[in-house]
Amino acid sequence: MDYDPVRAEDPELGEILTKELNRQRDSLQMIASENHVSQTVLKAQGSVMANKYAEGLPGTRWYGGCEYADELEELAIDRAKELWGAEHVNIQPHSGTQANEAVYLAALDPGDKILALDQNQGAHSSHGHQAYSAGQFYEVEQYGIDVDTGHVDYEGLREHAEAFEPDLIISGYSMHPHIVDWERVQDIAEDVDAYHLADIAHINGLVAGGVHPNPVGIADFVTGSTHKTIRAGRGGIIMCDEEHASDVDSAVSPGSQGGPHMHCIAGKAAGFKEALSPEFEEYAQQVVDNAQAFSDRLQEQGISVFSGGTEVHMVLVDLEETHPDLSGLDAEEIFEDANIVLNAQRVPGESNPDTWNPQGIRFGTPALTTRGFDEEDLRAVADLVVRVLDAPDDESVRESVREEVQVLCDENPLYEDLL
Ligand code: DSN
Repeated sequence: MDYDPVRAEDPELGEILTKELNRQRDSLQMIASENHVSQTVLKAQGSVMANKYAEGLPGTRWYGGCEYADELEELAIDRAKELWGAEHVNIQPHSGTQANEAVYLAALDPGDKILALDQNQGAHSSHGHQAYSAGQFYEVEQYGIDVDTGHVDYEGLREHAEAFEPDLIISGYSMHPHIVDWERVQDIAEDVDAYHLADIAHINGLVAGGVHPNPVGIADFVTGSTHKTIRAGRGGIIMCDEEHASDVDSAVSPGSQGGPHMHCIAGKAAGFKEALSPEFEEYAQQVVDNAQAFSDRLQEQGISVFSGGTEVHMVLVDLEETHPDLSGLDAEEIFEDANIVLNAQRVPGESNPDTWNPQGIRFGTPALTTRGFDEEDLRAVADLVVRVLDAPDDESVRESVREEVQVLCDENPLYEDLL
């Protein structure tokens, strides 16, 4: 597959696609929520399934001509069930946020109470941020992280839940470098008669690969996106027991979405097949090994890593003490100029009041691991990161880092036969 037809028919668009392909090839993608899907997944997402309307569910559609859409959706669902062991799967959410919104619609009434992690300590915005519908339709309170250990403050969560009496407790996070104790959250939810939603958008590939415990069968609802560590087609997923199946299905569509994106479901099916292979377990383990090698090397050189390390795919660097004059957003920009792409991120417990310009930067290893980077490569990347942090104003340092990034990229090529 290549972009030639696009370049021939629409040079303006073709050029943009080519530039993005080359950007991904020639820089280090370290945004923890990103990955590089296979060409099979790319091809499936770009397939004729993009043309098909298939509102409804397999066998009960609102449109004719859905024979193959039905086959496709059933294939994706069966593969998801095998990967995570779910009784029921809805594979139609357009994103992880849409998946969460659908669970709220299925499980709650307007005005009900949600207890979610503090938005400044690692929760996803769809867990009740005021700018999202959940923040406006439900009463949301927030529990916290134990900033000394970096783990969820489970005792604090219990006390808060007993006082607040929520209808739903959300676990699973966008910034959390530790294993989540699903049973402990479930026990608390049961004791206060609340539902438990585990959002595994970031870690579902680690769960499928056996390097993080699985909340399916423990939490009432499990949601996620499908293009992060699991490396499948773009979108979301909901998993639950049969007792919630019809509420979830109708909350997704027609409750909150129109026609499913069948081409994305094709990409999900393709990626799930890849994730069922034994190689995927090796990939998941390598993602974590790489994150730990990166984190260790940074700390050996005096860089402060939140909670002293990671058990998953992400590493949060705390700039507050070592680089008080460098904001997270400035660091994000400087690193991008060095061809290392990451994002600014609030550090749990940071004192800086400007929530939009935090003093942390979040790194992730899923994409680099996909292109073949190992621990030695990640230690080399850590050395480059330290060089940039040691001289944030020095353009010549960034130029030399760019050259070394290019060497690493050339040694671990990406999408070699895409034009
Ligand atoms: N949660 C966002 C992130 O962590 O980058 C993506 O949805």
